[in-house]
Order: sequence, then structure tokens, then C-alpha cells
Amino acid sequence: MTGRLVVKVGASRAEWWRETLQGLLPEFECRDWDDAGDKTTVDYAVVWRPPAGGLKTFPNLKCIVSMGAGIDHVLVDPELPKHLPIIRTVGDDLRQRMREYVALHVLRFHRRLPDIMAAQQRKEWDQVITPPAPERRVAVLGLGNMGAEVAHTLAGLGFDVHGWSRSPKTLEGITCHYGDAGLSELLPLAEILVCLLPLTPATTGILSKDLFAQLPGGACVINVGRGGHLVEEDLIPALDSGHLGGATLDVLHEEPAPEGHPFWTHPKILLTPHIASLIDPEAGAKVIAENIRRFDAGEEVPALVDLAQGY
Ligand code: NDP
Ligand code: OXD
Repeated sequence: MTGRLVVKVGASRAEWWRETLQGLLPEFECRDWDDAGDKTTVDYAVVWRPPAGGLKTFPNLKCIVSMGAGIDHVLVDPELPKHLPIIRTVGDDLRQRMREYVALHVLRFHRRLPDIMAAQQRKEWDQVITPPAPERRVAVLGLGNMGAEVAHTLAGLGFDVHGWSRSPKTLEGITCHYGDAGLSELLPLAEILVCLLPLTPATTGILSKDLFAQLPGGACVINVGRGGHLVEEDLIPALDSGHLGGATLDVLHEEPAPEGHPFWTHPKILLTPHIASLIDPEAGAKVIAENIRRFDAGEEVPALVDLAQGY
């Protein structure tokens, strides 16, 4: 036994995760967060949405492992031990899932599937005509691990793809924009807008009425970043006025959406339960185990987060 780790994830999948990690890391003792035993001997915490103040109760952690690409759910803890490195979880399987999800929802808007389904309800044979993909501009906010792959997938389907990042980028087949000026160039072009940004102070609330006003009439929005990117109260007026054509939301401020939340029933909103690229133990545990092993051996871990950058 070379170390101990604890796993914190939703109760329904906690034992599945713990057992899978234990099988992959026999040299570690893997325990559930709530059954950690002696907290002073825990080296690694593998977490999804740990409770505020929880991580500091493990005084000798070497590293925090986010069970996801985003680390906002860790950074949000006001008592987070800030000296600790954080490793995020990224990998081919997760990128593949995101590519599938975004392609599905971009095509749904592009081919006007909601209109076709509504026509069927009315028993109308409505031959909706849509332009071919090269005449449809799609903008991807965030060109990182997920966003760059998604942009290439959409370009592969023939869309006219534009992307936006913080720093300048060159991606084959994608028109890249960056910074505030780049966003102003991009928005008036974006018939379908995909948000794949990390949640940081600079990106919180970016999907707001000001941004919607810069989109062309009828534009559709797909948010797969974080609920905090969207100013929720700005969305329904933009949809109801007809300025926005529709929204697909995989992430919300509060997940699951509370009963009675207007997004559940709005005819122009499709809600999915944070499943765009859901990490499961089959795919995710292998990546996490490899990262922990490398970190423990003092080897380079590419998924180590640059905490100064904040994502
Ligand atoms: P990365 O950190 O790899 O990429 C982030 C991208 O966003 C980079 O291109 C970065 O620019 C850009 N960016 C960050 N801040 C700004 C800013 N202020 N202005 C403009 N661009 C900015 O993240 P991932 O691609 O791995 O993931 C992105 C997010 O997607 C995650 O943080 C998470 O919130 C969400 N996600 C959601 C999932 C789901 O199932 N719904 C699954 C996985 C991720 P630059 O390249 O210049 O650094
Ligand atoms: C992630 C997520 O950040 O699933 O990986 O949202």
C-alpha cells in the first residue's frame, strides 16, 4: 500500500466509483469520502462537487482530483486549501461524448427538428427547407480540450465554424477569434452559439441579454459549459420576443432544476440533465488512476490545472 484516497461523488454512483478505482489502483486504499477513517493519512481526494469546507478536513492531501474537466465545483469552496494542486479529468472518451452531444443539438436546430415535430403534432406535412451546413454559421465559445474538438467535428459536418478563446489560436478549418474584440466580431455571425467555456469570474453571466442582443434574429443557444454562464432571467424574454429561436441547456444554476422552474416547460427550451459528456467509472476511472499514479511518481501530469489561470 503506497497511499490512501477518498472518493466524493453522488451517492448513486459512489460505490461503483470506489470499487473501480480500487481495482485500478491496488497500491492505494480507496475509501468513500464519508468512510475515510483517519483523515490525516489521506493523500488524494477524487471529487465531484465536494461540500464546502470538506477538503480542508484532510490536512495532508497531496492533490485534489476533479472528476470532470471543469474545476469550478472545487474552487467554489471558500475554505479550499489553496496551496493544493488540482488535476482535472480529460480524455478521448469524454471528448467523443461531447462531440456527439453538440453535433446532435446543432443539427437539431440546423434542420429545424422542433418545427418538424410540432408540425407532426398538428398532423401537417410541412416540408421545412433548410440551407446546407456550409451556409450555417456556428460559433463555439471556448476552444480548449472540448471546444476545439467540437469545432472540428462541426466543421467536418460542413458548418461554417467560428471559435472564440482568451488567447489567439490557429485551428485548421475554423475561423478563430479571441478577446473582447473577437467576441464582438463573432456574435453578429452566430446563428447557432455553443458555450463550452469554463466558469471563471470573467465568463460568469456571459450568456446575458447584452450578448443575446448581438446575435442575429432567430439564433439558437446551446449551453454545455456551466449554469453560471447563463443569466437565467434573461433567457425567456429573449425566446418569447422571438429574437432567440431556441435553447438547449445541459447545465443549470441549480441541478436538477427545481420543480416549478420555468425552463422545465418552456416550448423553446430543451433541458438535458448534465449528460453532454458525463464521466462514468468505465471511462473516467482509468484516466484518473493514471493521473494519480503519475503524480505520485513525480511524473508530468498534463491535466494538472494552471491555478493562476483559473481553469
Ligand atoms: P479548457 O480549459 O480546455 O478550455 C477552455 C477554453 O475556454 C479555452 O479555449 C480558453 O481560452 C477559453 N476561455 C477561458 N476563459 C475565457 C475568456 N475569459 N474569454 C475567452 N475564452 C476563454 O476547458 P474544456 O474544454 O476542457 O472544458 C470547458 C468547460 O466545459 C469545462 O470547464 C466545463 O465547465 C464544461 N464541461 C461540461 C461538460 C458537460 O457534460 N456539460 C463536460 C465537460 C466540460 P484559451 O485557449 O485562450 O486558454
Ligand atoms: C465536467 C462536467 O466538467 O461533466 O467534466 O461537467
